[in-house]
Amino acid sequence: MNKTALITGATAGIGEATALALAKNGYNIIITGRRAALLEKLKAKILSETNAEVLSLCFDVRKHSEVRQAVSSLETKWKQIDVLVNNAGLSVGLNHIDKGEIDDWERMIDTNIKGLLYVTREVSPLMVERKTGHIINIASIAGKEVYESGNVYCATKHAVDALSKSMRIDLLHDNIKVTNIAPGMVETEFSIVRFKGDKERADKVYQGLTPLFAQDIAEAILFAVTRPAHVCINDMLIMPTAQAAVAYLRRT
Ligand code: NDP
Ligand code: 8X3
Repeated sequence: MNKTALITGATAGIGEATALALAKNGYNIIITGRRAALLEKLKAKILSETNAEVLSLCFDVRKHSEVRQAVSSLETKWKQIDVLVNNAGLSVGLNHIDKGEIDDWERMIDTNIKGLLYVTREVSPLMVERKTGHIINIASIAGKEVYESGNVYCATKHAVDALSKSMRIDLLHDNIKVTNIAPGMVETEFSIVRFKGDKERADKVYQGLTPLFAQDIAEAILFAVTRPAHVCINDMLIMPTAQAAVAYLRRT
């Protein structure tokens, strides 16, 4: 019987690539995000390219009532979630702390920390009940290091890193694995969101170097979830070869 994976933020980037990778490798998939049309497009693609069953749930991870409603609406079969990929997240704005926009800060904190917590709070009891499960938290190199103007985004990803460690302890006796994935620069919609739609500025981030691609992270997630029952990959820091640390880049 296929296992089931729920992926947040599956309408783009790492989440979309992960949904496809897991669907191609024997998982039934619950895809989630706010953009309903993109969810339906991905659902059709997975159905046409794989044998997986797909369910799409459109909700905003920042709204606990929506998260609770979405998870509680699942049929019994879909509640047997084996893998939760807490991927939905974003960076908005890039300013020194004295010039930061409060709304940007709220969006990052509400999505990256509170949204991840809301989804985990609704899904983890289903895993605890079955004494099996695997939670993958998408953190970042920004959860290991800080950089100029990264302030609040880095703080949210440090929080994800801490939550991964903490969840692993809390869920130890329930046989639930927790994996923290910390990517460096991945070319997705991430920079377009960070620069609020300024595509030219976003493109410059990746100019003159080969960044990671969403598929690279999806493959790492696939590796983590396909280890034997007695093996847990706790933490993976994955960087482009051209990025030694956040601010040390080799551009041609
Ligand atoms: P994308 O912008 O390409 O994708 C982000 C996904 O998150 C989208 O599917 C978006 O869906 C979803 N999302 C954002 N806000 C919400 C919300 N409030 N409710 C539900 N879903 C939401 O970025 P990436 O794929 O790069 O980012 C995925 C994760 O990887 C993030 O946590 C990011 O911080 C992390 N990361 C990214 C790196 C990079 O360089 N790209 C490096 C390290 C970590 P929708 O808009 O439809 O809601
Ligand atoms: C995204 C990586 O370096 O832009 O999490 O913060 S970085």
